[in-house]
Amino acid sequence: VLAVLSLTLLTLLAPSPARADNPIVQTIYTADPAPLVHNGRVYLYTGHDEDASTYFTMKEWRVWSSADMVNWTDHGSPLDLASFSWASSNAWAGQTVERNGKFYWYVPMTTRAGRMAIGVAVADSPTGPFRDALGHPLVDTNQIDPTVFIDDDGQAYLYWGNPDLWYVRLNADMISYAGSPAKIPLTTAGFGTRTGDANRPTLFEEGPWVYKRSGLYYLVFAAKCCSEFIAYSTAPGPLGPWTYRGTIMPTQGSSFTNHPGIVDFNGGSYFFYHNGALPGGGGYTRSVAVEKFSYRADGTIPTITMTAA
Ligand code: FUB
Repeated sequence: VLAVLSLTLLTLLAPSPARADNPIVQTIYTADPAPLVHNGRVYLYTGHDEDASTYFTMKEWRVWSSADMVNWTDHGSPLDLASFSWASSNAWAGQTVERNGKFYWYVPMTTRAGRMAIGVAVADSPTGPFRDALGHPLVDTNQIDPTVFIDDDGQAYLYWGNPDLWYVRLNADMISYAGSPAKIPLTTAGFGTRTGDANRPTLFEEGPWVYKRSGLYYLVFAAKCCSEFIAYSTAPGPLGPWTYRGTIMPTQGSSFTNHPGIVDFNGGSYFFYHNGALPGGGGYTRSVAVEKFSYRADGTIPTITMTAA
């Protein structure tokens, strides 16, 4: 009995391992996680699912932050559709990056003309307030889901798209670009093989997330709507050539979409995604979540399982 008591006491007194309580946000429905590491904190930019009964009711973006990946601070909504005079609806998946002390948040929206376009908002702090940097879309190809990446040489790239995969080289001001938006070739070698849809031969669907680690470029994406899974490709450069590397997260929980974001923080690697794990959760009532993982020695990413779905 004494031995059992001591073991129980030891277990109770031992510090619990740093792990997130999933879903990260349990007070509202959140979607499309985009983490940013800055000054010892992880800032998490999300969308907000506001109505289970209709197709994507999303009017604002929200910010959360944490110093330990366990306790999260709610920073409210420092950016919404009303921040963009040219927007009408659909505050969908974006990403924020820091450059020279300013924070640039790239977000897709439906314009008043009914097209999907990408705007850029700017702030002096990762929690805002953010304001429309341009007063008009940054790019307008009628496609969604921007991801932004600054290479070691200072060149910044914006990627986005569904059904295509677009990119443009951003200028150093981060709110204008050089040249014209161009498409990354969607080859089956680069992005896997989709069967059953002659118009979409590869697995790439949407939600690209581009980053570089140990000299290797990663393009993680949501694959094959509409029971999306998360897959990835790698390349020796920011524009390819891409090689398909397989699945990271095979499911989407009770949502029909999933959406990736990956960062390294405090010596660990973290994979953010969304599902429908909260009560009442589903395709239009999603929740962001996170899993810690380790890259294999060759830089490949293991299969990651949702802790709650
Ligand atoms: O949240 C709206 C859309 O659903 C996003 O833009 C896509 O990535 C998918 O998650």
